[in-house]
Amino acid sequence: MTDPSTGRRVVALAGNPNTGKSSVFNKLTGGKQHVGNWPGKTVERVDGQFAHDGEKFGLVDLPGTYSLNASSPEEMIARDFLVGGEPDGAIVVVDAANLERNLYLAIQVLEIGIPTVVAINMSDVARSRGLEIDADILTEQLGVPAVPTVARTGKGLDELREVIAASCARDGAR
Ligand SMILES: Nc1nc2c(ncn2[C@@H]2O[C@H](COP(=O)(O)OP(=O)(O)O)[C@@H](O)[C@H]2O)c(=O)[nH]1
Ligand SMILES: [Mg+2]
Repeated sequence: MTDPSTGRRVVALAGNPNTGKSSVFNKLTGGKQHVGNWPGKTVERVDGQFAHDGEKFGLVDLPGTYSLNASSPEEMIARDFLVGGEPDGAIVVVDAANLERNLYLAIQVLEIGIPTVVAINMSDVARSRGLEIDADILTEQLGVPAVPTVARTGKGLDELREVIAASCARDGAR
């Protein structure tokens, strides 16, 4: 679906707390954001936009969540938004230094079936601990693109923008 008020494709940004979601959001949107609340909730909703190849996309920074099992208000908001038909695609930000735990959410989001890209963030932290995440192998195993990023410095963010835009662009595969 498309944002009815702007006609733009909408990308949801999901991830566990403290994986660098807001840093990814700020780098992709250039820091321009609209902050409000989710309807009827005290949980903050942050909206922004980014452009690729002349097409503008809406980006929604979802509340940090460990799963879509909906046991907390934050998880319910993330789940309801992701399955509700509004997003045309999703970026799942995972912490490369805690990959296994983070992939739990990533796989739940993949199962929704919307175009998804995994940002392997904190790849600098992982590397400093001697962990080298092979993005090609992860891409192959998950069946969706996985892009290594360091959101704090912006490394990998251009590639992430390209890959998510290609995955859910208006003239894309869908
Ligand atoms: N070293 C490193 N720090 C990061 C990276 N991305 C984000 N951070 C830092 O991690 C902390 C949490 O980031 P934030 O974007 O607020 O995470 P969020 O809770 O998922 O929105 C902040 O101090 C960021 O500056 C990264 O790729 N590498
Ligand atoms: Mg945040």
